[in-house]
Amino acid sequence: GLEVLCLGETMSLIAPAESVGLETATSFTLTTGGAESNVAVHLAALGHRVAWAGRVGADPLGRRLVATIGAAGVDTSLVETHPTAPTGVYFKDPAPGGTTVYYYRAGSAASTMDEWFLDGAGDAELLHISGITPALSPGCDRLITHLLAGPRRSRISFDVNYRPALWSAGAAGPRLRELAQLADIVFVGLDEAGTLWGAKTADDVRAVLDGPATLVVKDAANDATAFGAQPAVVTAPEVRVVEPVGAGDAFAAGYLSGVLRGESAVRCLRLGHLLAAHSLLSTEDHTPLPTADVLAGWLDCDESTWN
Ligand code: KDG
Repeated sequence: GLEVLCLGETMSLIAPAESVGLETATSFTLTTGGAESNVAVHLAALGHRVAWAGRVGADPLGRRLVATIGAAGVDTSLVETHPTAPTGVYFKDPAPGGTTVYYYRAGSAASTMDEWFLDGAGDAELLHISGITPALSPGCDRLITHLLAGPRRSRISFDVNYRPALWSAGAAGPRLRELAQLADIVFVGLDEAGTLWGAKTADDVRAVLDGPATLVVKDAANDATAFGAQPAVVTAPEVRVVEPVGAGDAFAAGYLSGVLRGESAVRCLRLGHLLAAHSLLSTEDHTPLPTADVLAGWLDCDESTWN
């Protein structure tokens, strides 16, 4: 059976080939981006049995991204094709002050998903979803509610993933809190928890999200804290960041891989940091991982020796 099923919208990602802004760049790469399918690709690279489910358009971009994700070892048999709505697209605009993301996804094929989307899908040990999906359309919002509040078939992992380009903090704050409270494992950045709920520390976040059995609060380059049966804090390795988009997905995949293997909370956090660090060094959302040996070596070191 499947270990993990990841559900969410995947788009075609267009980014300047060099770190030059969109306005003047002359060459571009066309790859695949979607928070949940990024998690799936990382989990597949770590050797897990994982599927990604979503809806794409009946267009070359949709076929291309399904083929790309499938070639990465992810089961795509649950992906549906919409006859008329297009595959969503997004652009990354790199700038010295940080990358801006531009979405062309309103009315996309994925936005037509509704609460019955996964009915009939087999069970997985874990279902991974994110706070991006409820912002896509009323149907997508019903789908996430149905999965979290309806009869439970898997443990559910929820990455808060607040995307300001999709909805205001005023709209997202209460909704994302309500949804996250229903999940079993929740990932959230301290920065986004500040924007959404005014949290200043990891403990503040735990006070807001006391429902999930496991809560992981990531404080950017500083550390990550796990609340739950085994509370733990692990310092982040120092990396020279090339491009930050996608690091959160890599972190979630690393952590979940540890959970699936029954690792301690400390080792789950380390795996999260190691995968995130790897992703921070690339302009793409995901790149080939270090080999299992290298990864195992890093994992066995104390994080004080990472830098
Ligand atoms: O985490 C990276 C994602 O934000 C990116 O791949 C695009 O899924 C995406 C989104 O909706 O922002």
